[in-house]
Amino acid sequence: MFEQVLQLIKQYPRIIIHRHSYPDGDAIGSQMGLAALIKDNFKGKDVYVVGDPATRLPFVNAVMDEIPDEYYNGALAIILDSGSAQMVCDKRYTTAAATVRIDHHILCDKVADVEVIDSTFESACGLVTLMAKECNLKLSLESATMLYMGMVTDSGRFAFDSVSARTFELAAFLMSQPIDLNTLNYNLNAEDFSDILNKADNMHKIKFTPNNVAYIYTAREDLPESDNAPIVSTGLVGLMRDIKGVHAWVNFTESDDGVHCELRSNRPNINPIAVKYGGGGHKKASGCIVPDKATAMKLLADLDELVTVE
Ligand SMILES: [Mn+2]
Repeated sequence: MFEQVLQLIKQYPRIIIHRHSYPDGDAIGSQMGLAALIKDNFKGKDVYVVGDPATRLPFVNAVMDEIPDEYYNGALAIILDSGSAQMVCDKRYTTAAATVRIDHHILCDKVADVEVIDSTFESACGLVTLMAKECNLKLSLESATMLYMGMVTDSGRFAFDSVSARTFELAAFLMSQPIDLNTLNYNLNAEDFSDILNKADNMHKIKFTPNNVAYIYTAREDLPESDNAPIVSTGLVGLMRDIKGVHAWVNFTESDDGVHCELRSNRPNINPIAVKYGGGGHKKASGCIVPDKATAMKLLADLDELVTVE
């Protein structure tokens, strides 16, 4: 499965690793985990990580490299955790000599020369871990911790449908290193008390459609100036996860580039609705950006219709 990827890693002296914008645990985990894996196993490689800062995961201290365009000449670019070309942060990967993509989103379009895509995996980190295991690569504690972080976050703490015996086998492989689970989980879960109070305020904004699709709509003027719309949107959607009788929910956050929509489900496949509005993702977690509130309300009506069918 990874022969061609390994061949390209061996072939190119300079390797630049990309992932999606507004990186989550899986994007940063796979990016930093793979960078460490390559450095630990292939001496003398110049490995760079690029993209927007990891503001959602400050404890990781994932410092992105600022590299000139020329570095892409004769380089291999590896793209992780990105379901479409639109999702990839830093489009300069298109100028690399060769490109590889390792991903677990539902396939939308071809992005790289060599593609390892398997949407049965819970995380991109799971796929990178499988590569490490299958190719007998040396695994460091740093790499194991990063890959485990992506696995645990993208699987909803090992709770989603995508979790299988293989997920636990790969997690067990990572746990062959002494990963500090207490510290990792504290870092992932601990929130500022002011944010917890803010969440409580937002709980009061939850509304329901006739067929019980839960939603929160935050207008541009209600968004604090310091807040970043995509981060707010992914943060708030979780508030609606555990409401009895709700099987699909969506958070809308207005921003300068449109209304960010984060769709979630514990039953119906909501992915086709995100795709219809220009986005993508997974069967039970997808997202898109629509131009205005009217379009957002059409999307909500589609979700309301969907839950009556499934
Ligand atoms: Mn992912």
